[in-house]
Amino acid sequence: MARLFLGLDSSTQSLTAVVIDADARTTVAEVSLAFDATLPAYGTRNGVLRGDDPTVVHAPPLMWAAALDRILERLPREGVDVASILAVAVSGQQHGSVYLNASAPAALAAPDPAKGLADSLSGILARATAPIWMDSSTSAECAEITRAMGGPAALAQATGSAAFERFTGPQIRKFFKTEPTAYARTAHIALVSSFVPSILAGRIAPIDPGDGAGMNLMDIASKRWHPGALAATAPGLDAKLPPIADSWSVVGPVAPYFVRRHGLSPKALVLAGSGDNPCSVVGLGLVEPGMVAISLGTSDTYFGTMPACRVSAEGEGHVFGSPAGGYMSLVCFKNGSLARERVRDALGLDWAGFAAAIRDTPPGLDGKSLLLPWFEPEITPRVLTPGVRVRGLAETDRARCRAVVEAQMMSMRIHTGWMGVRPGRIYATGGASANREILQVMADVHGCPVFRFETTASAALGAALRAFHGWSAAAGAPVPWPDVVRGLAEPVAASRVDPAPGVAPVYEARVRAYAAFERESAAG
Ligand code: XUL
Repeated sequence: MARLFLGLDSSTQSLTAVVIDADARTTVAEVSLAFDATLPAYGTRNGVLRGDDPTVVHAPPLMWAAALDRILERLPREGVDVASILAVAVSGQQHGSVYLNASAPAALAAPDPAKGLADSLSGILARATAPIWMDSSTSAECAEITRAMGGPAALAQATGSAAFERFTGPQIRKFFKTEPTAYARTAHIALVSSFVPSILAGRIAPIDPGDGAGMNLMDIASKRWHPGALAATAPGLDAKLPPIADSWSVVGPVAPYFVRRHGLSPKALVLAGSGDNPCSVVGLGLVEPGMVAISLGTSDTYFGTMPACRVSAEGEGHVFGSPAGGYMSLVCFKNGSLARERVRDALGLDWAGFAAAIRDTPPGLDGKSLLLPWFEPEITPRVLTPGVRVRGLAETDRARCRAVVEAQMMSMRIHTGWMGVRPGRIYATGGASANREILQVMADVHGCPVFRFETTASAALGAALRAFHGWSAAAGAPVPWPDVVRGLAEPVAASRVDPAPGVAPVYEARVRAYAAFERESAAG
């Protein structure tokens, strides 16, 4: 009998299932259900509910429960033998919080297979909707928590991130302040990534250090709740939060509901859930320290793995627990494709022309030219007043194509230095990773090989791989992470780009010059 493992990614707009065969090393099925189209009764647009205040963005948790029934009904139709699924792990959009009343444990234990999940669980919510990561209505609470914790740097050192509006702690504080009675009625607070496993296992599931780090409530070094952060957020919070447990811990076997209604094996295990970015780290095969993925999208995102906990003194980026052990960082650079496109368009080029312009110019641009790509306000480094600053480059100079990509790569190198690990290999994903010249600059500036990585559902795949890893450990035959991901989360064959010989000293000097230019410009 095949050994199948199920990964579920409950994301903003959809629920995705990936089923892997651990022995054949193949993906058996990948199915995605868009919430709006599949469950229109919940009235979401792009998976969310909005009102008059544009900063408030919520979603209905019962829709996520209903989607679970729908996707499990789909799997047999996709040819999946659901009885062969040995374990399931969940990935969830980060930061979103679900507020449950005291009736939740009993209701979760025994949903009625005739009624379905959404109807069976309709009475468990202490708050009808869940604020999600797109909600930015908690600036006042961020300021209050930051003050109570001794400033942004102190909060970042304690919890892995400065306060952000979407983080769960500020969201909980706002709920406590604006709806004190409903807060008092809340017996359990779950994240999206612990709510879905709670349904699957029929009991309140723990929170893992991957998603727990997205709350401004977890002591990042010890991976336990931070008493000071809890006190700064809301009274009585300790009693409402589940324990923090390793990402590979077993919550329990699937609840009888899933055996009766969906034909799962009563022995199938449910693993602790994790956030979608932490799960993507596994789905991208970043399971050893020093492995990095750079996603080249509208914004560029740098995911790095670290053996030990380190937090930026300036509060740059986020540190989360990695579900593969150790820690990971997530650093966002807002001026990504956005900046590359602006330079390309100003020069009247297409992407082939942009690539040719990089090829035709020397690495480091002879040490003369620099460009700070702050077309829009920048997240990393923090630049509130946008403006492109240029040295030694005329408006019509095609060398601007190389200058903008070098700037982005040097900025990444500078602003991830706090991690204390230089990358040993980089996986490049996202639209612009198809451009070989951009990958060459990436390899040259970072001084390591770059591989192209094609992803479709990296969070759901990462969850499926976590299910295999956690089940193997629970069965007493742990599988090392590199073997867990082998053949399933690997870069495109023959896509390796090595640093060009002799460029390392060029970029050592350029990085120093760029950092100085950045400092002067940010100050001025
Ligand atoms: C990460 C974040 C988003 C969500 C998307 O901090 O807010 O990436 O996890 O689902």
